[in-house]
Amino acid sequence: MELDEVTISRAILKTQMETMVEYLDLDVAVIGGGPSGITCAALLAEKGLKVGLIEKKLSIGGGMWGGGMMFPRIVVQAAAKRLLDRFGIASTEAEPGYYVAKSVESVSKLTAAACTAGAEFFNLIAVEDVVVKADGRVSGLVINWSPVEMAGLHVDPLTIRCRAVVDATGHDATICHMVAKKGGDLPIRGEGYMWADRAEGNILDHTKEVFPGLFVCGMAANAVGGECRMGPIFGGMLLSGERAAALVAAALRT
Ligand code: 48F
Repeated sequence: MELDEVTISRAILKTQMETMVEYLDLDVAVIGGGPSGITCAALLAEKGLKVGLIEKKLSIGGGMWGGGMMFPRIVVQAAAKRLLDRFGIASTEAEPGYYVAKSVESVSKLTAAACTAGAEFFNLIAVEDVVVKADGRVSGLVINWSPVEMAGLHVDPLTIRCRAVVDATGHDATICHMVAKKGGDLPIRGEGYMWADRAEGNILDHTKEVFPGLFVCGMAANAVGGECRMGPIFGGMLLSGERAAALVAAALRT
């Protein structure tokens, strides 16, 4: 069989366009493909929900790829070790209670689990606004290609509809800021200094529905809640993604 370039192009365009049309309406949109977002997407998809993860960068993984100061290792405390095991991520106990995993393996296995569970990934797309109508809920997202944003082009975006949104955008808590900027009742306290024990200990309290239809997890949860940062310990990110998935699933069941 002689390979035909146009057939290759048609295969890509047709399948991706069909997927994009199918995902104009979804159960949960997770914004941000860092560790908390991928964990959340994987666990929601495992529950049978239609989940789309939107990531503005080319690669999925957020801050997890970089490990600590570009040493591609992450640390996970004992309380979250079960999540490394759940996703088949190998780890060694470096010191009592401190488990070390490879950052590349961690991102890859979380992502593989999310794909296997049926979550759909949309990379190179940035969320630039939210939809809030008369019921006061976040019920959709305004999206555009990130290269459009990067090039400063004046190109109108498109819109998707969803039953719930998860802000997993990390330190910037981008989606929460969008809601607050437009007058939504969503107080943002801002991220505190580095204090790993406190930040990891409190992250689950900050992982919640912060505005009708909008949940926050990962570092974005701490940034909204006025909580500290923690550096390259990632147990809180995994646990927060898991908590957000449970909260969203419970909310969508009612
Ligand atoms: O920052 P990030 O990895 O978020 P996280 O899951 O994990 C935080 C840790 O990596 C680390 C830490 C804890 O150990 O302090 O920083 O909370 O990933 C956030 C992702 O969201 C994407 C961004 O490119 C990154 O990959 N993102 C941010 N804004 C948008 C977005 C947006 N408007 N649209 C789409 N993606």
